[in-house]
Parts: sequence; structure tokens; C-alpha cells
Amino acid sequence: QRRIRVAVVFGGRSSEHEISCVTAGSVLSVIDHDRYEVVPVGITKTGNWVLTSGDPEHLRIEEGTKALPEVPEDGKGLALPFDSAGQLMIVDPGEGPARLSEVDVVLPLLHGPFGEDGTIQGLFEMMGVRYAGAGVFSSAAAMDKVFMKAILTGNGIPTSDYVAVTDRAWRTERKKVLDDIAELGETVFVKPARAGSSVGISKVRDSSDTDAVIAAVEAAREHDPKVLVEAQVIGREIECGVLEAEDGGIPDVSFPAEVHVAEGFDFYDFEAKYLSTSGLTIPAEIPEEVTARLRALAAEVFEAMGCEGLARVDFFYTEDGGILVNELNTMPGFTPASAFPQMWAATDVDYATLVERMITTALRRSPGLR
Ligand code: G1L
Repeated sequence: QRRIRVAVVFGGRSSEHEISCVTAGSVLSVIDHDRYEVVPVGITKTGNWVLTSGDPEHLRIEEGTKALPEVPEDGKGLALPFDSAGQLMIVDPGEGPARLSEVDVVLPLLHGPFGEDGTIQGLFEMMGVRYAGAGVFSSAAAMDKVFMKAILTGNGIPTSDYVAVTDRAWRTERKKVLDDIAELGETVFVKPARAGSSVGISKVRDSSDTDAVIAAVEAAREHDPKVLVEAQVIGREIECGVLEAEDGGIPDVSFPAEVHVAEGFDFYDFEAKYLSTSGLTIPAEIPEEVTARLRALAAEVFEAMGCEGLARVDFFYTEDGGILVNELNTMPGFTPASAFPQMWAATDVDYATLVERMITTALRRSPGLR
């Protein structure tokens, strides 16, 4: 009986290449090698797909030098042609052609554009290969803050007031757009609609200051022609981890975490940002009744957005007891120190079990039917 073949795809052209490698190292160190045959597929910083080392020793921060891992450019090159049947092939010059479509399941551990925005998910759909996590539409909708707002509000899920600024509206009806933005209240946040990280975001303290709003919208438009302007919410930042249920029932939701954003820091070093749990309180110190409402709402968000596998839902909890959905992340930080695995650890699901669940829930699907 052959082992289940799992391709772990990591690295990539994004600025988060290194954290993707560290994440792959963590996943590969807990995966059950008796049950799974791992195919480590690296994407180099220049975008080449290579069969690379899956040794966790090569995928961690070097002690002493603190050098970050990356996918080496000189790895065994893999060409990615389509064969005559339209199947994408990985050609390994050393060991003959191997098809990525012949793996049983893919774990895409990639950040940002072409990783968590539905594009690589579309590639896997075309190849007829199962993959962990959200599908094409959910991934794309979660990456686009304007579409996400529409889906949440359409499902009666509370979220902050906002104005979507399309390229066309900005060019042809700017006065109306500026009036709508001023209606949002004094302080607003201006963000590119689609952006993995926090680039292009500005805070405008007086939304009736047209020059300041125009400058902020133009700054966001450097990253995306579509911009989202949100009313400021004053509240505590609380998040929950969600897992697709194993029995097809309501999604499972972890205990919540409170995130304490350290003020006065513009820059975190890599370890502080990704590998430390210091900014988290788990479980969040909030009333039991609030915890129950958050967990129910997190499951609703997961279902409204059509998520699969896993997601992290971020909320604001306001002074007056209100709860608003802030963000949805279909590929949350996933090292053992990240919030998502930490919240599950506090809910009695350990890291190795999480990885196992990502594989088994993905294997249960019929490719093409989502
Ligand atoms: F495959 C899983 F398990 F669904 C999965 C995929 C991706 C879990 C978590 C992530 N997250 C990441 O890959 C990342 C946040 C480290 C991207 Cl750099």
C-alpha cells in the first residue's frame, strides 16, 4: 500500500518568501512520514519551480548567524510545461518527468499575490489536484477587501462602515466620493482593496480635509486602482481560528486570542513579528458571553465566505460590547508560534493534528466540485 503523496509548495516571489520557508520547515517536521510521502516543491525568489530539500534542518533560521532560509536558485530545475493532455508537468531532468497532478494533495504555503489570492488554486483546479485551504473564489474574495465587505454585509454580518473607491469613480465622480468619505466620521483608514501586507495604508485624521484624503487615496492607488476607505473602529482586537468540521457540520472555532499591538514600533524584526507569541493573550480575557458570540460569528463568516479547510477571523470588540468583523485570512500565519496554531493549542488541538487535518479535509473533496 503506497503512502499518500503530499506536495508542499513554498517560497515564492513574494516578500514573505522566508516565512513561507520557515512555515514549510515546521510543517515538514511534524508530518507523519509513515503515512505521507512528501514532495517538497520550492518556488525560488525569481519564480522558478524546483524540487528542493524538504529537510526541516534546511528550512529554519540559522543559529548564530540568524540567516533566513530560502529556496536555492540552483536546485533541481523543474520545467512546468503543459503536456498534450493539458496536464501541467513537472519535468525533473535527473529522475525523469514527474507530474504534479500525480500527487494526492497539495499544501500551498504561499503568501500574497499568486499564493493566497485564488490564482494558484485555479492552477490546481485545472490540474485536477486536491489542495488544502480555501478555493478559488473564497481566496480571491478574502483577498479583496471590497468584495469581502459586500459578502459580509449581504449576510448580515457586522463590519465597519466603508466607501469603495473604484478607479472609474475616482476619475469621474470624485466630489461624490469625497462627500461619502467625509460621512464616515472624523478618522478614516484608506487601504488598497487587494494587498497582502500593510503597504499603501494610511490613516486620515480629518476626513473632511480633501487634500489629505486625496493624498491617501493616491497613495493606496499606487498598489491597487481599487481602494477601500473605512471608518475607524475603537476597540480591542480579538481573533479566532476556524477549521472545517470533520463531520460536515458547523465549522469548529477555537478559543479567541487578544492581539496587543505594540505602539511606537514601526519595525519589528523577523523573529518578533513571526516567531514570538508575546503580543497574544489566549484565551482572550473577555466575558464568556462575548466569547460565545465571537465563536458563533467566526463560523458564520467562514460559511458566508465559502471558506474551506481553515481561516482566521479577526474582530474588533468595542467599549459598548459590540463586535465587528475586521479581517479574514484564508492562509493565516502557521508556524507553531503563530496565533492560529496557538489558539488551537489552547483549544486542545496540537500542531501536528492541525497539519493532519489540513491534509485529510483536503483529501475528502472531489476535485473540481467546490
Ligand atoms: F495548507 C494550509 F494548511 F491550509 C495552510 C496553507 C498556508 C495553512 C497556512 C498557510 N499559511 C501560509 O502559508 C503563510 C501565512 C505562512 C504564508 Cl507565507
